[in-house]
Amino acid sequence: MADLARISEAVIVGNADRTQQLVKQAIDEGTDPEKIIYEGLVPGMNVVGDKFRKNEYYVPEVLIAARAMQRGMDLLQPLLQGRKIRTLGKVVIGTVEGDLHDIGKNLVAMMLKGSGFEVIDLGVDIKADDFVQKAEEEGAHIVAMSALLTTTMPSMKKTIEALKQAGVRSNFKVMIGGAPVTQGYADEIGADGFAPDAASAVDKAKAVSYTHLR
Ligand code: B1M
Repeated sequence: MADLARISEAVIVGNADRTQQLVKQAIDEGTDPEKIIYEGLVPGMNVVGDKFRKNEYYVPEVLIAARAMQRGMDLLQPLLQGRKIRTLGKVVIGTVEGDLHDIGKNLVAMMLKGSGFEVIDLGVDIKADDFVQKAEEEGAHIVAMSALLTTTMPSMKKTIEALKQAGVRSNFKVMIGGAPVTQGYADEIGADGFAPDAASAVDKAKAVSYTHLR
């Protein structure tokens, strides 16, 4: 009988080899892949998020844990193909137009994935219309934007305007973040959520997301 708590522990300490080995063992023993994710990998990542919030872990530890989690997911993903798995919602995320910073955005994307969201990462320098098109195409629940430059923050507003222009603003929750971004700015441009770091981005995404699959 697979010990899923050991998988959580391997993720928490960022041991990718061990995570992979334990996940493989669990699969070989016939444990349901979803169970491995939601009772092994995800709880581990939740602890990592918690430690990050309490300043017990910093960015490198989180990245290492996320890599361990991904190694486990790599084995599970082929087994989940074609299967409608339980997710907390679908997030389309990107760094806004004119902005090439992606370290924080990647961290947020990894933490969201690790917490059970389906994440479509569009990359950097994403135009407003591309956010709209992808969000629609993917049937996303959340449009998540990152900006690191004060000069690119207005691109967030532009995306919200583009969602309105396309008549689909109410179909999505919009979340924003990045070093220069504030709750005040989120309120000003009509975003649904702001988070100052990757761990609180997960909390915020959970708060704004629908909990069912569309
Ligand atoms: Co640039 N850069 N950079 N840079 N860079 C900053 C941001 C800057 C503050 C440096 C400075 O002057 N002190 C400054 C911005 C000033 C401003 O506008 N306020 C700056 C500048 C000016 C520039 C250039 C214009 C420099 C130039 O060419 N003259 C240029 C712009 C290029 C462009 O984007 N068009 C530029 C380029 C670069 C590099 C390419 C060299 C590189 C980016 C590499 C990469 O990302 N792949 C770079 C870097 C590394 C930085 C610093 C040093 C670090 C940013 C970072 O990765 N932080 C940065 C100075 C600094 O912050 N010390 C700086 C770590 C990361 C984990 O934190 O991204 O804040 P952060 O993400 C956090 C939270 O903000 C939050 O969660 C994350 C994790 O906790 N978060 C979200 C982020 N997105 C979120 C989304 C959410 C929720 C939370 O919901 C959707």
